[in-house]
Formats: sequence, C-alpha cells, structure tokens
Amino acid sequence: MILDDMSRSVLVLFVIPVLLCAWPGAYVSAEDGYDLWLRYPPVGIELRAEVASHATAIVIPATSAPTAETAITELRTGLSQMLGIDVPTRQTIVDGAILVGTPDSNPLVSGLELPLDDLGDEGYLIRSLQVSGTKITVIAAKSEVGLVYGVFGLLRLIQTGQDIAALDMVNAPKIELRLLNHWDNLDRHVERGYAGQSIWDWWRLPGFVDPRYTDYARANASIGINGAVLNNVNASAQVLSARYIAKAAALARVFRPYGIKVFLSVRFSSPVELDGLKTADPLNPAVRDWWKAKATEIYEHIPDFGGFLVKANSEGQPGPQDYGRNHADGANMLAEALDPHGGVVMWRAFVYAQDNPEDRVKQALNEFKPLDGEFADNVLVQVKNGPLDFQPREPFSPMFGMMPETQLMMEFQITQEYLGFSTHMVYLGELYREVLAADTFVRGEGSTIARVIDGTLHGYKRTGIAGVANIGSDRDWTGSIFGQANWYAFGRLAWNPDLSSRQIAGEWLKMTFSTDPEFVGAATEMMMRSREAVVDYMTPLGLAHIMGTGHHYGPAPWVSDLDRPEWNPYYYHRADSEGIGFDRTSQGSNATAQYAAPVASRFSNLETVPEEYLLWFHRLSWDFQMRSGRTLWEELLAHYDNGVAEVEAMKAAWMSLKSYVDPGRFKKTAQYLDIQLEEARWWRDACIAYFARQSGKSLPEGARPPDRSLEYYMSLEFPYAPGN
Ligand code: BDP
Repeated sequence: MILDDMSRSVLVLFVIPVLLCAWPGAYVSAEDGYDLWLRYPPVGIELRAEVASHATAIVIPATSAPTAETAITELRTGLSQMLGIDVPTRQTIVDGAILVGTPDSNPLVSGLELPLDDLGDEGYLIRSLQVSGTKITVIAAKSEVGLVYGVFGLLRLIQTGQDIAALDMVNAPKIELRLLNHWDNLDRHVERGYAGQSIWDWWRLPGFVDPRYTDYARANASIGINGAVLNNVNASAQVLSARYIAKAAALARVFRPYGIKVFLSVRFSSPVELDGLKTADPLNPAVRDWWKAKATEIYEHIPDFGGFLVKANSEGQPGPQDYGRNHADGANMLAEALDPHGGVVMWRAFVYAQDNPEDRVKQALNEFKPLDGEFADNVLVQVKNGPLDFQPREPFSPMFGMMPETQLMMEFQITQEYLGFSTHMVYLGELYREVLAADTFVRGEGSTIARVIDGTLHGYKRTGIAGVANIGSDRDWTGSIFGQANWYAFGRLAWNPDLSSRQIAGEWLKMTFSTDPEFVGAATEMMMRSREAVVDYMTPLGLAHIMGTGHHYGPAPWVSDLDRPEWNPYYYHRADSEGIGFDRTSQGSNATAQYAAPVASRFSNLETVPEEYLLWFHRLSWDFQMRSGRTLWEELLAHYDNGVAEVEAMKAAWMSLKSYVDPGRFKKTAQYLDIQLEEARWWRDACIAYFARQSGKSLPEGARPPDRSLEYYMSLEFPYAPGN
C-alpha cells in the first residue's frame, strides 16, 4: 500500500500512538531504564476519563517558593503525560481540580481547616472534598516538602491504577533521616559499586552541573529519601577542602528544592592532613577549634548541610583510639562543632580488630555497650543490619535494643557487594523486611528492630536509616533494571518500615513496567523468591562470608591463609571431617548471650534455632538429623540445588513475560538471568566440591556432581572485578 504524505503523517502522529496506548501491556517507546519508576506512561483507556475528571486543573497560589514549584511541576508533568492532555494551573477552584498547598502559602488551603497538626514537617494529606458544591482533591502539608511527597503520593496512586475518586489519606515518615550513603571516591571510583563510575563528576563541579543531578534528586524525593552522604566512608580528607566544599554546595543547591540535604563522610585525621595540625586528638583544644571552624565554613556555603558520617578505628581508618580516646569522645567532638548549625554526626559501629581474639561478630557490641548513654544528642550510631557484614543472610545485630541510651540508626546495603553484584536479581525488600520485623524482645514481645530505629521503643529524639547506594553513571542508574527495585524498596521502607515487601514489589513493577495483573502477579512472585534463592546458592543454613577475597566475587570457602584471621572464609564455617559451623552458644564464643534472653535461648537451643541460622550459631556433625529427616550434609546439598533451581524458575518466569516488556529492558534482564544461572551453578558446584573434600563425604545417590574439579574452582582469579 502506498500512502500519501498526509496519510502517513496522520498514521504516525495519531493512529499509531493511540493504538499503542490502547494495546494492553504495550510499550510506547524504546526504554533503557533511565526513567526508573517515573515513566508516567498513558493511563489505560478504561481509566483515563475517570482520572481526567479528577485532574482538570492544578490550583496554586500566585507565587510559590522553589520547593512548592518542584511539587507543582512534577504533578503537571505526571498528569499531562499520563492523561495525554496539558493539565493547566490556575488560582481558583474549578470542578475536578487538584488544590496543592500549605496553609501558609495559600488561603484556599487554610480555609479548609484540615487536620495537619500530626503530619510533622514532612507528612502530607490527600483528600477528596466538596467546596461549596465543587468537587476537588486537595494535597496539603505543613511544609513545602510535604507537598512534594504528597504529589508523588498521588501520582503513585494513579501510576499503580488505583481509584482516586474518594481519597482520604494522611502519610508521614516514621524515620527522620532517610539517607543514601554513596561509597564514591573523589576520583569517581565507587567502592563496591557495580553501576559504572560515581554519578558525581567531582572534577567538573561546581562549574558544570550535570542535569542528571536533578533527576537523581527527583527520583529520591519520589520515594521519600531526604539526604545523601556524597562520599565514601573510607574518606579522603580532601572532601573538606574549600574546593570540594564548593562542589558539594553546588549539589546541595540542586537537591534543596527536592527536600534533600547533603552530608559528607569525614576522615578523622583531617585536621592533620589538611592543615598540618600535630594531632587529631579529640580532646585537644586546637583540634576542637579546627572542627568548629570547618563546620562554620561548611555552613556558610551549605546553610542546610546535614552533617558528618564517620568510619573511625575500623579497617585501618584513623580515629579517637589512636589517641587513647573512645568512640564517644570522637563523635561528641564533631557533634559539638555541628550542633550550633543543627547538624548531626552519624558514627559507624562497624568495628572489629585484627588483634582481638574475640569472635568478630561480638566485637562491635563489646566496644560500644560501655559507651551507652555517653553520646551527645546530635549523634546517631549507625549499625549494619547484621553483626558481620551485609551477608545474604545474617541474624540481626545484637546492638539493636541493647543500647537503650544511644540513638541507633540502621545501615542497610543496597549495592550487592555480597549478593552477586548488579547481574544477580535479588529483591532486597525481603531482606530489609526480615530485619525490620525481627523481634529483639528487649522490652518484651514486639520490640522489633523497626521500633528500635523509628525511636518509639527507647524514645529517641533523632532517628535515621541509611542505605549504601547501588547508583552509578550507568544509563539505568543501578547497573541493572531490577537493581532499581532495591533503591525503591529501601526508600519506601525508610519512610515506613512496616510496609510489606510484596506490596512494594508490586508498586515498583506497575510503575516500572506494566499494571497488567498477569504481569504483576508473575513478576512479583519472581522477585519475592529471588532473595531466598541467592541465600540457597551462596550461603544456605547460616553459612556466611565464604566469598572470594578482596573483590568478594564468587565462592572461595577454601581461603584460610590470610593474615587477618577474621578475613578468612574458613574462620566462619570451620568445615572438617568432624563437622561444620561456628559454635556461638555458651560452649563456644557465647555470641548468643549478646541477645535478650528469649532470643538467646531460641538461637542457642537446637530445637528452636531457625534452620536458616543453624551454622551461624552451631557447629554440628555432617550426620546431624535435620527437621526434614535428612542429614545435614544432604540438607546442605538440597539447599544448593534448590538455589540453582530457583534461578532456573526465575529465568523461565521472565521469559514468559516477554510480551509485557520493551525489548531493551527485557533482553538485558534475560541476559543477566543467564549470568546469574551460570554463577549460581558455579557457587553450588564449587562449594559442594569443597565441602565434600572437607567432610570426606560422597554425594548422595542421584546428586549431580560438580562440573569441574575443586582445583579448577580454586585456581580462578578475577583481577578486574569491579568495585574493589
Ligand atoms: C565492607 C566493604 C568495604 C567497606 C566496609 C565498611 O567490603 O569496602 O569499606 O564494609 O562498611 O563490607 O566500612
């Protein structure tokens, strides 16, 4: 058929877009993941008229401040794209309008006398109302940033296909500081980063301000993240030089209208390294003055600067103990410098020492417990979720609950340092929820980690949660499409640690791909099983830390010759002909005694210990009878096999969803699943080969033997593994 020019334009401009939008599950254009969950594709044809009738206009005051502008622009963009019409702004109410404002900025809002008192500084209210017979939806908050969150809240409802005709919701964050921690160096290398280089182009800042910084801020604001620690915890002193403060200030200017504050990781020895002081002793008056002057300088350039994150006396970093002082002395000195400006210190509890013969997982609590109650009011002690180091599964850190006089904040890892880097699909919403829901029992049943860190259990004044970011310069931000879900889930749980991980997965899928129930159902299942799969093919039954040395890529349970004993995988599993596991009961390191009595007894007792923590707390013979009736050796194998089978099932599930996903994102994810499957088999085969040798056991009838010899797996080297 030959079309004249006119017909061709009609076809291209009108008919094809309409057909594409009307076709359920259809993708509108090539996608590469850059738009994250903020794609705003056209609302399905069946809902469009209904949504449009509640979005006829956006009512705003005559003038508004930058943060309110952010909210309004986002709402207008989102609605216009989803409805395919230009939704206008105006200053008076009309039927179907959305009124956006604070009582202070718009008399139309104050006139409604809405119950905003309990919303705090960041919460919002969304309500469907009639004003003198005119139907409107109001998004109101006490602060402008609350409007940003409210707008994203309403857009999320529309993006996920919910009815917006009769809304009545209030929503306020349960945790005050909701931060990403970037482990980004000033040379743009990202420690444990698997998504390219740092997104901060430090060298060209502050002159060149990459538009991507705005997109970053917008994505974070959409999930409630309100702060970013810009640089690696293994910090360079240079970040506090005037040059770099100016660069950080440029980023802060971009982030400000999105309610996001800038924080910096600081090196404890900065006064010595930057300005030649003789000491960094926190009790030395000249050192204290140096930090006060530095804080003042920072606040001159960044008036809303958030504060410092500090890794001190940990893995070779300098700290107060170099001068015979303790963590509280160090933290409080910095806190004193920041306090007049409203800043906080986040002091990390990730400490363990080579020369300490104590079980590594006990060391942090041992070191910090005597300091409980010693930290200043603007100090939070930042604790990793488990007592070891971001393993696929660990029991919760015993610090939570055991330091009632200290404001503890959570540190999760979003980047997948120990979970297959960016090529493995592992939905971390499940891991985060498992930790947040864990019950410490320190004040009886219900003393969950969520209640510790939201401050309600011990009455904290300041609360916080941090996620080590998986973001880099890759076009899709996180190095993989499904890695975006972990950024998203972290933000949503930071806002409300009680949300269900399944619900979050569903939301993310709808916004990222398609609201089609068939797609969402199958893809949610795939995500939900992915975390247990990685535990099974890497570290089942409470095993931990058996990855390759340094780069942390792939299996290496055989390593036992490193200088630092606690860096050896062997330290953690101790497998030999007698058995496997780390005895942490009273017969062993007694780490169980660091937990509240009901938890300690549950973990210590072989009848009650959850099997997923079995070898973390117990050393057992290979013939130990498991609850399944299998021996421990057989059970271990069954888990490794199951992990591989689960990845096969995930791959099959993804392949069945092809018609719902654009080719670019589909293919990338399919290829990654192939990598994951190959690496899951490698983990299984290498670990089984090694444990078979240690135990002297042969494989049970019917078990698939490892593809290659143990020597082969042991010979593998990865000099260019990323993130190291
Ligand atoms: C470990 C990482 C290391 C970090 C350290 C930390 O391997 O790169 O510097 O944690 O959290 O997981 O300080």
